[in-house]
Amino acid sequence: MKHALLFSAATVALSFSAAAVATSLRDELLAIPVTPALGGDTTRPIATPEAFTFAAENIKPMNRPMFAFGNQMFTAEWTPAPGPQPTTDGLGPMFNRESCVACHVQNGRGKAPDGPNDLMDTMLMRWSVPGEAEHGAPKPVPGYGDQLQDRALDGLKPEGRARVTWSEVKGAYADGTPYTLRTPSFKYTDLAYGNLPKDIMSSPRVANPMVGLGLLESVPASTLEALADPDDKDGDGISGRINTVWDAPSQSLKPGRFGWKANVASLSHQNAGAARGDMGISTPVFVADVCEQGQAKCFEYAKKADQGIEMEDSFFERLNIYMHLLAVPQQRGADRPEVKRGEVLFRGAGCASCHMPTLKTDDTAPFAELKNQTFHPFTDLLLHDMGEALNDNRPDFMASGSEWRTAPLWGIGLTQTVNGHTHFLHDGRARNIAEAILWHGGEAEAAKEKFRSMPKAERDDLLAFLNSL
Ligand code: HEC
Ligand code: HEC
Ligand SMILES: [Ca+2]
Ligand SMILES: [Ca+2]
Ligand SMILES: [Ca+2]
Repeated sequence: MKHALLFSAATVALSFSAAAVATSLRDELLAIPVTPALGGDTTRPIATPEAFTFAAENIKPMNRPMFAFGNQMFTAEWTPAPGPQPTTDGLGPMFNRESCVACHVQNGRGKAPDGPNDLMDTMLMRWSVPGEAEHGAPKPVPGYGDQLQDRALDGLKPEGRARVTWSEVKGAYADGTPYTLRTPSFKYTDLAYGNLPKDIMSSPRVANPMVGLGLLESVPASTLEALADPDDKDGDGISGRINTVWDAPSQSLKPGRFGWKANVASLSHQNAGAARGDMGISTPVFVADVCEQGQAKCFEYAKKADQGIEMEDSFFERLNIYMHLLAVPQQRGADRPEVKRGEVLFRGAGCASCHMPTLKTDDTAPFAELKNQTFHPFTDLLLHDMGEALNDNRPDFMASGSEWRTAPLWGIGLTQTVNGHTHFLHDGRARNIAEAILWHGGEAEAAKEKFRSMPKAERDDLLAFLNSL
């Protein structure tokens, strides 16, 4: 109720200023020209395989050593406790990988396995059953929790394995050029803690790239409220919604910004959640290892290794600083004619309705480096219904199965350089940017159709633009 009141107050304030300048925040942001400084003053002109790993151009000298230390936290390979390095021991008992960077390779994105015999090395499977847990969170699967841990300490059985098989779907551009898309299906094997319930819901997700996250966290909530149009009042067929999620560090409900379904509100929550869920590392936010009911040996291992919080306060703080202050790589080739034409086509096809080219922070940002920035992430951080083909049938807080956060597009053209592949979308099904667009449906169906109907020369221009980001 309190929330609703605040919201309408913000709306009134907005329509007031809107009347004065005869424009909405959306129109105002869309009118700002995109410059190569995609990350505002944090931007760096780098296009090497390390492009996602540099400190923000404008980093304050006092944050440099903190950033460097945070980088060590992100790249450290954690070992079982007690280990040779007491600062980085405490892995598991259950886990997915031994380090953050194992999934976020070179701070970039993950990739789905090629086939059923390949491990999920840079992605994970979220699980739940119908219903809601506390604060509207997904309801954990009895015996397995809300995530499949496919690795565990020696002598302890991992929860199981997810095995992917791909099937092909044929389609064609309007000009007759055929294409093939591939769609994953997952089977679970080696389940060590009992049968899975019949009504299990799963959401396969690859690791996201790590650039510009501090800026995204610093976008005022009022901006998201102004961009959201849950009932499509303006009638353009696009109805972005805010996901409202539980934020453990602040013990409050907040607009979600991170994860493929905007299922996390703050970097601090995300980093602590990753440490605990993906690596079995406790932090000041989530102070204990997770073992599910029925995983007796897991509890035994956790107790044996318990030395209190595994990533201690000051180290966790440095990891957070690192995650906030990574540089965004500069756009390349902005003056090339095909890139310029591509940006016009991007806007003309309606891509910018969701992939908002420009956002701003104000002076409430938590770091000086992130204050009052104008930057170009190509996301509105909102949830959009992407249609049946991308439906994972697993709600996540307020996101339905078919709703996903508009994926930021900055850095997308460096994926090949940084990660050696060009696989996209939440489950890595798209093998290149064109396939990612062709999977768009639901609210994005009209934009997808515009792309599918473009002559090849225009499709190439659009792709040249995206590859310049
Ligand atoms: C097992 C692979 C894996 C490991 C290990 C891992 N992550 Fe992730 N990370 C992911 C996946 C998958 C997502 C998307 C999650 C979602 O959509 O719910 C993600 C998302 C994130 C995000 C949000 C990015 C965005 O654009 O919204 C951040 C920040 C992050 N991880 C930080 C970390 C940190 C810090 C660590 C180490 C403490 C870590 N991750 C370890 C797989 C991993
Ligand atoms: C209705 C909102 C909407 C519109 C319109 C839209 N997109 Fe998207 N886009 C999304 C969402 C949401 C995702 C993430 C979907 C997923 O991972 O399943 C996404 C993902 C992508 C990706 C993959 C990004 C990644 O990190 O994996 C690309 C590339 C992309 N969009 C390009 C475009 C282009 C080009 C257009 C215009 C032709 C467009 N989109 C129109 C919402 C939209
Ligand atoms: Ca542990
Ligand atoms: Ca689990
Ligand atoms: Ca609308």
